[in-house]
Amino acid sequence: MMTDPRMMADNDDDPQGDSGIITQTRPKTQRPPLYKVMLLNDDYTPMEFVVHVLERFFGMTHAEAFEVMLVVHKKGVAVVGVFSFEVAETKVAQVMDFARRHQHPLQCTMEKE
Ligand code: TYC
Repeated sequence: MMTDPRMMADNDDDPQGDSGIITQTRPKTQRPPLYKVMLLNDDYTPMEFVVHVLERFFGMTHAEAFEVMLVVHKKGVAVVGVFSFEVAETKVAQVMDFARRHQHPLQCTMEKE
């Protein structure tokens, strides 16, 4: 005998399906939001500096970093990684601080995915 209303979708105790009970619910687990970290183009930061930033803070190989740097240079902006809020915030701060210390105007921002 069926008594648990949560099982209605799986049996014939409610053949009309009109008992008014919601049988499908959202899973309770939620993934944390993700944040895109982006690099912006400018006219002054040397290409090799940007390549170095991508290698140092985003774990890219020299070839990957060069490719991504060229995308930013040509298109104006590129996503360089997707992270949790805390990690994204740390990456942005590290890049901005590193650029400032080297007196380059390189800009790094983050945006909710
Ligand atoms: N446009 C810069 C130059 O010609 C290179 C550059 C690339 C700067 C990417 C910033 O995020 C950047 N020297």
